[in-house]
Amino acid sequence: MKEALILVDIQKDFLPGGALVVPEGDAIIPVVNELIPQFGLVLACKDWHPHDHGSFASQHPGKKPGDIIILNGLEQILWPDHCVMETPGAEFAQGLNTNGIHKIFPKGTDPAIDSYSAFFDNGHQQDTGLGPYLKEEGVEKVFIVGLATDYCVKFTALDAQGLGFKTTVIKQGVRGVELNPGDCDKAFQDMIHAGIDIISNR
Ligand code: VGL
Ligand code: ZN
Repeated sequence: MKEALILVDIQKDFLPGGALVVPEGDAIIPVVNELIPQFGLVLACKDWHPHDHGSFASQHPGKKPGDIIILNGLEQILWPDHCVMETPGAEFAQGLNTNGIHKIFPKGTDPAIDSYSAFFDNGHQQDTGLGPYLKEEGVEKVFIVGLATDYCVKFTALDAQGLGFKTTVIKQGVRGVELNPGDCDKAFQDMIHAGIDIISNR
């Protein structure tokens, strides 16, 4: 069965010192670097927002990060400005072996809608091209690592499984934001419920 490894949002802004810190986010880097050479196909998505993205609290007077609004009909958690395209915070994390990455899929580029999944925006309207690419390559099984467990990793895994790829999340290669205690546990439960395999490491 042809396999691919998908790296989700392993970017500077999600690591300690960044704009939207995922606690211990940097701990996944050595794990991911060990995994990359084990796969014949390695793909990455990047959170890649315009400076005025609608998920940024800064775009909504009187609102602060963590507040929830309705953005074009969809519930949206507001975040600090992060991963603005072409800025240092949107670059891959320092130390990540980017040589092994075959293709990068940007997401979250439309200011009017967020995109947690590497496959589709949150309204499931626009396709990033990752799904068609995997199908064209004959991939049947995907392994997912990256940030953050309770947002982009979870929605990427759910869409992958929904598209028919046998999907596995590698626990040692993910970390979560955990805005509320228990969010990561709940994310793992949601993924297991959808039929996604969770393994410690490979
Ligand atoms: C993410 C919040 C906002 C993520 C991206 O990569 O999980 N979370 N943008
Ligand atoms: Zn984002």
